[in-house]
Amino acid sequence: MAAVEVKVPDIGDFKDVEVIEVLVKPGDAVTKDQSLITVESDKASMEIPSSHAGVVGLMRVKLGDKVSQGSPLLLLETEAEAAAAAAPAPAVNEAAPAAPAAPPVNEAAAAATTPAAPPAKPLPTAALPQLEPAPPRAGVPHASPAIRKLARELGVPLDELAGSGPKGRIMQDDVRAFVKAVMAGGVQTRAQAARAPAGGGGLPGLLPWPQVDFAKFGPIERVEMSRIKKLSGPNLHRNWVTIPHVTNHEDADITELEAFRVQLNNEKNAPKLTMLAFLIKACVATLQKFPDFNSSIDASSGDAIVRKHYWHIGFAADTPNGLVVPVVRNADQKGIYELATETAALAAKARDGKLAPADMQGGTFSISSLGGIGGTYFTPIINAPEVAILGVCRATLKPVWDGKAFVPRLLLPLSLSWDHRVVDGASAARFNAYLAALLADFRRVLL
Ligand code: CAO
Repeated sequence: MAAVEVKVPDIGDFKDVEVIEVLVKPGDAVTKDQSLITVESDKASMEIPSSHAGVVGLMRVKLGDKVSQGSPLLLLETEAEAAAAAAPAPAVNEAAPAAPAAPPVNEAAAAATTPAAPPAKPLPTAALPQLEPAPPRAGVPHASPAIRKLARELGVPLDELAGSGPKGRIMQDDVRAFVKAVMAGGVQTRAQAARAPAGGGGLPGLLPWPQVDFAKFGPIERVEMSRIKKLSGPNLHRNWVTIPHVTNHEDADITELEAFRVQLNNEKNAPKLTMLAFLIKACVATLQKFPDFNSSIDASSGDAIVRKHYWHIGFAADTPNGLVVPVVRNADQKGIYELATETAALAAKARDGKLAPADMQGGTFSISSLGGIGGTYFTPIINAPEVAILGVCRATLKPVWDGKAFVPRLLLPLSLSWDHRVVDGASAARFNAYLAALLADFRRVLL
């Protein structure tokens, strides 16, 4: 046996490139030309092959290191003869394409083909909280050549996956989980969704999606959907089609609460107290009173609900690239100022496209507030595997009869969408009434 130091071969213009994947570890047997590490430059990523066959000894690189031609990678225990006869390391010229390996996806069709079957298992790209809003390069999935190859072999569209690796990198487990989810029927690729209507598919009994040559009727342009829209679309679609949604509306009298909020904002310089922060606090208190709304269907059996004894509240944030749902963790343990500061920081991060996948995971209930924009009521789509979501619109002054006269009161329109498999209309009405009572007299939150 002899020890050979394997170095980075001639990699063309790549200099000081980051090691983004280490594919072997000490003790691994490798063959000649087997990939050892993956490096990535601004433009492309590439795998560095082994110059010899042997067993990996000491590693000389780790994730995040910068390497150039000649940088030592690792020590390899090789057969002495083989080492003696070793040829110089081959040059690498096969840079992985920066473009997605998956075939281009047709226009994301909205046709429904998801069977309204038993509750789907949590999916890899599943609910909105798992979205990855900041791809490193616009439109290009962040994955190593090895992962791209695997995805190509399995027919997995990488641009439909949210990576669980560092910086949202798509890992082997993400690809595997996606395949499992497709096999289980819990998720469709966009290509499948687009094909289904053309083939007459879709939900049983439904007509195929209209295939129209719009250009026949006037000028058109085709605008690629943002990555967030591409990821969230199939999730929203699944949630809308598979969850029996009902939405209950309610008006909360927030006259006193708004006066209190304005008064506090006038007293203190910072941070600004937002209605969203008060809503989160009131929702947590309501969820504690009605624990079924803070639950999920047990996806493994479908015949039980999992009540969560933590209160992580997601809130919809509108960003230039689309909708994301950052999650405030342990909202029950936070005060109004802390909630206001945290939601403002998360919303800013969302707008800058800097939310990490972890910022959007683990939610137990969501709030979608359009209050700053307008509207009266709407029907928010439940963010699976959660079972309810509160939509909030713009508060307006309205005349309310107090028994003697009409008096001006500030009414906040609330719209609670809930999963009829888990809760029923009476509980939803009670939930809303309780929430409205808390907002009408916020001291009740303390009770
Ligand atoms: N009624 C009346 N006014 C309201 C209000 C309400 N319910 N909620 C907020 N406002 C007012 C605030 O008083 C504030 O006014 P000033 O600037 O004069 O103080 C303004 O609207 C902005 O409010 P804010 O700073 O508290 O922010 P916000 O809570 O309204 O918004 C966020 C934060 C992240 C929820 C928002 O930026 C956002 O992204 N909303 C969109 C969510 C969405 O897209 N939902 C749809 C999902 S389904 O597709």
